[in-house]
Amino acid sequence: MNFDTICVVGLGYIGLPTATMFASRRKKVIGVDVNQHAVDTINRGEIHIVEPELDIAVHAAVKEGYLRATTRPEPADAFLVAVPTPFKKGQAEGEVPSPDLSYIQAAADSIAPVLEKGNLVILESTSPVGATEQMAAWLAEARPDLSFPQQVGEGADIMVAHCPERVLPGRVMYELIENDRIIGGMTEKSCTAACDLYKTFVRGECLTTTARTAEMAKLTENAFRDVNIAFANELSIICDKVGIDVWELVSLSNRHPRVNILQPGPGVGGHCIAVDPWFIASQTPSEAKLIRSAREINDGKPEWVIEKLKKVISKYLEYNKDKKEKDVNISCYGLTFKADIDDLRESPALQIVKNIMKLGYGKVLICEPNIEKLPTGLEEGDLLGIEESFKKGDIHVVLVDHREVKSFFKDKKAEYLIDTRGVCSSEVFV
Ligand code: SAJ
Repeated sequence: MNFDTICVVGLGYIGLPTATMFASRRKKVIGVDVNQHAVDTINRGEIHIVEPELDIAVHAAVKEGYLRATTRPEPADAFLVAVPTPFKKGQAEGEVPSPDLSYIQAAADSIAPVLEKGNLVILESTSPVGATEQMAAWLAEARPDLSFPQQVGEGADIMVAHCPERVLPGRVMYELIENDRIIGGMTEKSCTAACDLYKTFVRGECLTTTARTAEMAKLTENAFRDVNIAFANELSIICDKVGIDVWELVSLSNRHPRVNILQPGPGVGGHCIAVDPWFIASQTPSEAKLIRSAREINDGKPEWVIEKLKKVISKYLEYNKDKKEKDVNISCYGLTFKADIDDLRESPALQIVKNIMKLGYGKVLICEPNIEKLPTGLEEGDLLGIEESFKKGDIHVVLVDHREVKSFFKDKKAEYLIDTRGVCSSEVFV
C-alpha cells in the first residue's frame, strides 16, 4: 500500500522524530500540534525539545518542503496519533491512578472531519488495553458515514492499528530505525497497511498482532523495567541499613551468568516507566500485586533520600558545633529524570530538590549542566557550575549521573555526601 501524505498528531518527543523520519524518506508530512510555539519553531526548521541529531533532520525536512507543522489536521493517507497519555491527578491516598485518555479523544475529534475512505489511523501513544478500540469508537461516533473495523471487520472504510513507540530518549533517531516494531491491527488489513507504512524507515522487524496485545506488550516492557529497578532500589535501602556498598554488591552479583540487576537510583522518573505500570494496575488492581509494589518502592525512593539527608545533616551539625541548621548549604547535582538529557518530567531529582528547599536549611546550590534556567518552584535555588557547587556546599547530594557529574566525582572525596547513582568513590552510611 502506498502512503504519500502522512499526518502526525502530536509533535513531542515521539511525534516530531517520527514525522521527521517519514519526511526524510520523501513523504509529505503534515505535523499537527496544539502548541503554537512548537508549530512556529518547527516551521522555522528548529526544534523545541532536546534530542541528539533531531535538529539537523528537522531543519533538512522543513527546508526541503517535506515537513510542515500546523495546528489542525489536514486530509492525508495515514494518520498517526502520538499524544500524551498521563494518568489522572488528584487520586485519594492509596488509590491506583487511572489513565487519562482525553488527549487521544481530542486527537480523534480533530482527525475525524478530514478522514476519507481508505485511510489508516495509527495510535502510537502508550495506552491501556482497549484504548485503540476506544479511539476507533470515537472516530465512528464522529463519522457515521464511514465504516470502522469494530463494525464491519476486514471490509471497513478506515483501517485502525496500535503501534507503540519503544525508543529511548537520547537515542530516538537511531532506535526509530533499528528497533523492531509491534504492529497491532484491529484487522489483518490494518496490520498489513501499518507494516507497509513503517517499512518506509524501519529497518527492524515489524511483528504483527492484535491491537490489545500490542497495547499490553508496551505496558509489559515498561513494567518489566520498573520491577527490575524496584529490586535494585530495595536492595540499596537494605544495603544502606547493613552498611554494604550496593554498587559493589550489584556489580559482583552481575558476574553470575544469569543475574543482571539494574542500577539503584533516587527513584524512577520520566513520562513512561513511572506511569505505564499504573495502566496495568488500574485495570487489574487485585492481580497486579508485584507491579503495584514496584511502583510504590520506586515512588518512595525520593522520600528515603530526604530522610537520609536529614541524618547526614544531623551528623554534620554534631561535628560542626559552630554551625546552625540555617548555615548548612546543600549542593545538588542533577535535576533531570536521567543522565545527559534536559527532560524534567516526573523527575525524582527535581522532586528531591524541591523537598530539600522546603526543609529550610541554608542555601540550595544546584548544578544541572543541561538546563539554562531553574524551573518553576526552584526560583530560590542557585544554578551553579559544578566546581562552584562543590566549593560552596557543605553537604553534597548526587542525583543524576550526567557525564560531567561522573567525571567530576570520579576521584573526589567528600565527607558529607549522598550518592544516589553510584558515581563517587566515597559515600556516607548513617
Ligand atoms: N533508572 C534507574 N536504574 C536503571 C535504569 C533506569 O534508576 O538501571 C531510572 C532512570 O534514571 C529514569 C527511569 O529509570 O529515572 C527511566 O529511565 P529509562 O532509561 O529506564 O527509560 P525511559 O523512560 O527513558 O524509556 C523507557 C524505555 N523502556 C524500556 O527500556 C523498557 C524506552 O524503550 C521506551 O520507549 C520509553 O520508556 C517509553 O517511551 O515508553
